[in-house]
Amino acid sequence: MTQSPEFHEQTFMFSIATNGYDMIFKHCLDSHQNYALKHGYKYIAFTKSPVDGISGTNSAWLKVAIILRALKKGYRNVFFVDADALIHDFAPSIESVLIPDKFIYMSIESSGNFNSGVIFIANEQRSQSFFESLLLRADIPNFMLPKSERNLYENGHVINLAKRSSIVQIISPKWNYNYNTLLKENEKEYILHGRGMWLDKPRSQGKTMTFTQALLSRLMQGSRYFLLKKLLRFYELEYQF
Ligand SMILES: [Mn+2]
Repeated sequence: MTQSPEFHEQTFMFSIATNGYDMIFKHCLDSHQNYALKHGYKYIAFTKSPVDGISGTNSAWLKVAIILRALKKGYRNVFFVDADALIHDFAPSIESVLIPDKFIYMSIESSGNFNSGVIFIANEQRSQSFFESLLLRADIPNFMLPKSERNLYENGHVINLAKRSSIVQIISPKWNYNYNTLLKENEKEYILHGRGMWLDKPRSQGKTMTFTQALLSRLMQGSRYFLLKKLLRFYELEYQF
């Protein structure tokens, strides 16, 4: 009972469903809420938008800012689940994946690349540093990553950093099953992520742009890093976490 008030025993679980995604994926968000209730996690679906709006790309990057903020606030664990991910009732507690000396947990797709739609983080100085480095890359275009690691929104940077990190643990694709992952026969996924819904979503940005064009385009939109700081203030005022 002498626990520091700055430290939250509870796991913080969240999703981001701006721009009407909360209506489209209501069944998914409901499944998150039920899962959180069952396992005693604090859950927030960030569904509001600031008056200036928020783009899909910035919503994706916002999760990095919120993860880092929640770690700094002292939640023991943070669990991010994409708005289009459905959690089945029989999914065990996410803490069941925890192993010593690993602090970030993600599944990989059949390409061998991490999918950042489901991320579990144990709070530790090293996991905080990982997300600090990730957030600092918000203004670095995808284009600067090796071709095999480029991906939508922030996912390419997650892949690039995670592949080279010793604190990241690959977990079963049961935790993030989508059309790009494979399960063994008789295996049933815990989380069904966007299957079939986004078959024709763009896989990477800047494919048709030259390096210079991509860089200029990014610079002309202003610093995403500072925009994210501003967005984070908005979401911290609107939601208590
Ligand atoms: Mn998704």
